[in-house]
Amino acid sequence: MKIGFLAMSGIRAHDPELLALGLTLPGFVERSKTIASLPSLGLLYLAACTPDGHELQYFEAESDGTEPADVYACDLVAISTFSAQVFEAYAIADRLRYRGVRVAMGGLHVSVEPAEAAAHADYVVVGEGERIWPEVVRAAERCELPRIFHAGSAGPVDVHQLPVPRFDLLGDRPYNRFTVQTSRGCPWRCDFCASTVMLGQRYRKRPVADVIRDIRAIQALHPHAFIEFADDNTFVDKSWGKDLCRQLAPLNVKWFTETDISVADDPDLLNLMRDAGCRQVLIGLESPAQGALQGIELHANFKARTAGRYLDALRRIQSHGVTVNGCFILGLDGHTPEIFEDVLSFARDVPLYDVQITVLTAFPGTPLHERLAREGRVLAPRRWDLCTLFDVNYRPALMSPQELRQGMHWLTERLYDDECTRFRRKGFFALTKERFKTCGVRLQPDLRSA
Ligand code: B12
Repeated sequence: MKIGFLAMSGIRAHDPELLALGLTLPGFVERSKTIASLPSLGLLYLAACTPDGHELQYFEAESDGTEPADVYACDLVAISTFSAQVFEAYAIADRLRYRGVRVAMGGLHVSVEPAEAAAHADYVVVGEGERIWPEVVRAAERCELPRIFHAGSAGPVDVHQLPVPRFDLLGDRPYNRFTVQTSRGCPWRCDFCASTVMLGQRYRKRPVADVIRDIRAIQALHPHAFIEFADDNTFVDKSWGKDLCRQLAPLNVKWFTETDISVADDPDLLNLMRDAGCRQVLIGLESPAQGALQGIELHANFKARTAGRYLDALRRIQSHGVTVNGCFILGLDGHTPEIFEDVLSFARDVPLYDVQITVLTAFPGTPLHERLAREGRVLAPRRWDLCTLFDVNYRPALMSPQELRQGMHWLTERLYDDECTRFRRKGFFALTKERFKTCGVRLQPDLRSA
């Protein structure tokens, strides 16, 4: 068969005022442009797990939800879904099936809404795809009746056995970053999180040697590739993390990852990260102070327990030459309209090299969604296209939806304007220079343009 792997690219947001601001604000547009062209790692894994004897091709659907014409030449098309683009994905699937192409859908969204997806796809997969995918391919080959596959029925995916994703299928499209996973999942359980936890597996680390193997495979195709680790929380295990950094260092690669604030407690790890090419860590701070974070992390109240140390911890990380992208969620139940000024002051106080602000978003399948739905606070139920992290689709506890929208606009304008961006970045370099002067380490020159 000819099998197509169709990824949806681009960034989604509907709020017109925010979009208008986004178009003119450098800090915001910069990050969107950088990440908007990441390839779909999930589909590249599926391609690597496809039984021999098939012709494989990777496609990208455009941000306007249109699919390339060539995809209609396939016998089977695998589509990966997030909530925000799932209606576009369903529309593409409908068009493909109308023209006789079989469609398989998987990913974070359909893993929690398989029945909804079954109205648009021949085969729907719940969970991690690697082990079940060969069964889906066989079902398509035999033109079996549409059905829902549960990944667990093929046995759990063992992250010690993952193949090299088929990066070669990406051809010479101009991706500015490539993704690799060092781990899957996160030991914490934040009530809003709609990431790997949706796929039903625990937190697992990959063998460091396999991660290095995957990066080398990318470097063989793109010698200067920048790597984005598509992890939920990379440095949970500090000793494994140090091993990872030691083995990354000789590759001469620059990378970005997501982790939690606890990296700040281990200066040796921070030194190793910097020397191994870490350019930025993205950390979900969620709120600048403890109050609104009470109970957000459901296992051990991790976020509320650590928030008191945020300022110090963030300064420590940045003083090691690793920039932080601090992420805040606006509209948590403990947030009043004062939160917007609080986030602005906090970001300047640290100062944070990069900042990401999003509105609280009730993704399907999350404890947050269950709670807001139960309390009748979801404004437009099942409008998954509003799950963009930028569109307000719930009634906040201590302000109106309109106050949240306006606050988001107010903060966007101030956080990402030229003056504030310059101030935050200058502050980072001052902090780093100070430390490097006292400990005699030279800041790598290329970080100046990170
Ligand atoms: C890389 C990334 C992107 C890339 C995606 C590139 C692409 N074309 O796929 C880009 C930058 C484009 C992106 C965009 C967006 N993203 Co994003 N992104 C991520 C990130 C960092 C990593 C995802 C990843 O690579 N995972 C690793 C792979 C291996 O896992 P996977 O994709 O889930 O695939 C496995 C299974 O799901 C399954 N599977 C997947 N697809 C299929 C298909 C078939 C047929 C089968 C059988 C199985 C299968 O098998 C795979 C292997 O096990 C995650 C956060 C994180 N830490 O995970 C957020 C994340 C996925 N993004 C998120 C969001 C909200 C967005 C945006 C809406 C943001 C915005 N406002 O625009 C847009 C979505 C627009 C769009 N284009 O779809 C949310 C999604 C939540 C949800 N449940 O929908 C996440 C979880 C982050 C978060 N804050 O919550 N993102």
